[in-house]
Amino acid sequence: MHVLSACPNLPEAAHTPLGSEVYRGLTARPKTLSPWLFYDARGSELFEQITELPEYYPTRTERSILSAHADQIVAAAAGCEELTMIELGAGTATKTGLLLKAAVRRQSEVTYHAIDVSGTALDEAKRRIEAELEGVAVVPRVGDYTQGLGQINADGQRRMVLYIGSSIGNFEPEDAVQLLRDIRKELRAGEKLLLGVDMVKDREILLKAYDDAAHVTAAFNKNALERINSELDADFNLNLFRHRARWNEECSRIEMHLESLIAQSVSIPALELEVKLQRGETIHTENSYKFRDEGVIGLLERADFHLSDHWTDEREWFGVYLATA
Ligand code: AVI
Repeated sequence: MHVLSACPNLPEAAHTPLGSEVYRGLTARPKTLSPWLFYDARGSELFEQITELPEYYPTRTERSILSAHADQIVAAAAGCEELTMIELGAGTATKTGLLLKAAVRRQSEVTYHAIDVSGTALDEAKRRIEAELEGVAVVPRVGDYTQGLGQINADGQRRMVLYIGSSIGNFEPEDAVQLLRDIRKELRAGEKLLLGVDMVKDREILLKAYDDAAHVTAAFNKNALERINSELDADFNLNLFRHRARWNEECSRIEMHLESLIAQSVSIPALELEVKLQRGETIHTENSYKFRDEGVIGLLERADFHLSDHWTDEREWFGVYLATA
């Protein structure tokens, strides 16, 4: 998150993380907004709905891989040691139970450190997992991804960091490598990373997953504008924007945009900013990179991990990669 600090004349709101990002993105050419803006309470709820849409295959495909191979994954990660699991961006941890169940079959007691920015999501995860899985202790940790990973004491056990859900695809390639390097730095040699990644596939399937018939993804995309309206007093008229999903073949990514249906001017009083949009101009709100095997291996190697094993589904739509530090 980049906060504008070198512009003392900007209003106070431009120095907050949200204001700074909106100011930067909407004065840039082309206009952009960072995908973290989606995730206020409403956006997180919409994302949960997306994961259950018929067109949005990633969540259920990853779940099917974890369900089919949980014992193998845990055995490969543990070797002859016992595991402590740490999940980055755990949310309500709906898929993680599959791995935890496999872990308690091996070692009877497992500690699971769940890291997320949402304390309520973590409370729900703790309540549900501890009620369903005897032998699992959930330690909720509210905060940003990698910070403090190294301080998580595993009592001599081997730590396995879970970064599932294909969130790595929402980072630009260089930022993805940096994130993996940050994780790697916190691990001792031999410790593990489990990475969930969405694979390149037929363009039509990808486009439908990001432009569903029920328009939930459209509402999720427009929620970024709704958030700017409510938190920065802006006057975006959501009906004057259209959700667009595009496949960018060259960069191997789905792009989400908000397209202005008319020439218009939007005012953001808290930032003392008037934003002019041409008819057809877009605000680029998200990239979701799709990978091939060699791309994932390249990312891992650049971050000083090596690939230990990998699992996929019948159609090879999603990949779960086990890497060793
Ligand atoms: C969170 N992330 C992995 C989702 C994705 O598929 O890139 C976010 C999302 N955007 C639109 N639909 C889902």
